[in-house]
Amino acid sequence: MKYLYFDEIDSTNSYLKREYESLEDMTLVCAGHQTAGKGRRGRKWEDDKDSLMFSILLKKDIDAKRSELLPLLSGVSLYSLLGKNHIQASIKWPNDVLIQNKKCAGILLEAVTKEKMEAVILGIGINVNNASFPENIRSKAISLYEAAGRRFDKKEILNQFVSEFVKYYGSYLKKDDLFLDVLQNHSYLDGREVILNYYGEDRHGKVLGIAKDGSLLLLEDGKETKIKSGEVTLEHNYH
Ligand code: BT5
Repeated sequence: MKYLYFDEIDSTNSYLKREYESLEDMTLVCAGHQTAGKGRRGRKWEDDKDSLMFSILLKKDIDAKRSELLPLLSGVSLYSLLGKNHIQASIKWPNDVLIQNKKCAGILLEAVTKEKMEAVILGIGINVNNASFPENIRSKAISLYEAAGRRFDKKEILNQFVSEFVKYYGSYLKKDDLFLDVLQNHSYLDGREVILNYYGEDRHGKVLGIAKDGSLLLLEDGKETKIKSGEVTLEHNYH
């Protein structure tokens, strides 16, 4: 892994999207603050000085279909590192890591595509030592500090993430998806009644699990369906 650091940048994902051609595979760019931190679908990622934000550029053996597994693989890497720090987390398909039902980390996968997919950028935001959050996310965000009652060394968290990620990504490149076992045992949505917003349409069902290709398996009107992407809300939290 090659490391770059900026005290402040618009977004580590946007930086790698701009510079991917001249940078090596497995370049990691980390920032102290993002002025335009991105979530999915135009949403914002909030940070303060206690947050950890970074993106990893992947250029080797890019397989568009399999790259959809990478946010889940990153979620499992986060889950494992948190476990090593005695924090029990769970992975919420497709791209969140939760502690006590609140989001402590978000993952944003972006692809650079010309004639074919040239690169994949995996952006990760972790609430590490944050003691408070902006009003709009206060009820749904949590930091590792809040969960564990102690502060963490952000650099150490980053190193621990990288060592988990490298392990799972190495097996992913060999098409041996080690991380899927962990995911299937620690998936937050398993067995829950959910509402899945799929391109503007609400679908209701019970989550059966996660398939080997990373899709969510949903029981809808007695029928099993495979969902590739979408936003999931728990049925009882909806109103
Ligand atoms: C995500 O999007 O969760 C992906 C977040 C990825 C952030 C990283 S930071 C490094 C890299 N560079 C970037 O510019 N981005 C990546 P999504 O599932 O769309 O969730 C966004 C929603 O989560 C927001 O609309 C808020 O409701 C909530 N949110 C925003 N900031 C949060 C935070 N710090 N903690 C918890 N929830 C937050």
